[in-house]
Amino acid sequence: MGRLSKRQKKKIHYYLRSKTDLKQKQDMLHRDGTPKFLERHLPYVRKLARNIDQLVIAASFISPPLKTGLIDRFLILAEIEDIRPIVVLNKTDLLQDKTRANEIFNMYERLGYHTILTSAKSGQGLNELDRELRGARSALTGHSGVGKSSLLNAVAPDLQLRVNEVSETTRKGKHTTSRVKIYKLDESTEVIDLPGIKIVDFIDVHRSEARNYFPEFEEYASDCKFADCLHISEPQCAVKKAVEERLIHPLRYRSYLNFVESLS
Ligand SMILES: Nc1nc2c(ncn2[C@@H]2O[C@H](COP(=O)(O)OP(=O)(O)OP(=O)(O)O)[C@@H](O)[C@H]2O)c(=O)[nH]1
Ligand SMILES: [Mg+2]
Ligand SMILES: [Zn+2]
Repeated sequence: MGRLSKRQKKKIHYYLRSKTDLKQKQDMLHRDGTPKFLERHLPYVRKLARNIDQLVIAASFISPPLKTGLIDRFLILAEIEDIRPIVVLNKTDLLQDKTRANEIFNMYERLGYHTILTSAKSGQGLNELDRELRGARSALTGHSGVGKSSLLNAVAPDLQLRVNEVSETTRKGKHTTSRVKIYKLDESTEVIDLPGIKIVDFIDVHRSEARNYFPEFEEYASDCKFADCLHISEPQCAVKKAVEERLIHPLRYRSYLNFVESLS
């Protein structure tokens, strides 16, 4: 989305939270507006933003169940930071029916994001993942338990990273990787294995900027009745119509609504 200027991008700050915090955002900000817990997460932020070429956004099917909201937020982060995102949809072996996997795969591929269906167990997509990692500095991110360390182990078995089963009752991961760690796979390849992340939050992104991060809205937005339409509750909104007609994926539209909601 070339529509955001460098200046606009710079203006946008973000912070990452590894745990849900129920306190109001206000209580968590210093007087100058920076989040109080940013200090704790500065290493993530730095590693993610300044020192990498690619952000591998990992998610899994079934266990933990796929939640595209977090993928979409990481895509926004990648956009803001000018890092190449790769969407990795892991644990395809747990699916009886591959229809859903293909649907989500197509959804992201159509948006222009490189997407790989993988299984650290069956081996699907691992050669491709390996190819994408070589010659670059990447970070592996996503919810706990989706298989980030397992994928890295599969690509580079010598690393013997610790992995842990997903809780049977909650189907959540157990935050097995607890520190940011950098691995050198060869002379030109580095991969950063990150602890599981629950939420990506953004500060200073204005509600009216949110739509710029959903590139698929663009071709319809010019047909909205209002030029400044936010595609939420305005009448004669061409974006909402496109969602109803399934020209825009409803999951993406839902992500957009949640994103805008979180910015107010
Ligand atoms: N069936 C199946 N299980 C997998 C796959 N990949 C990983 N797992 C299992 O999922 C569990 C979690 O894997 P990890 O690699 O520890 O996940 P992680 O994303 O590194 O988790 P954190 O370090 O907590 O963020 C382990 O029991 C793995 O064996 C896969 O493709 N298929
Ligand atoms: Mg891990
Ligand atoms: Zn609209």
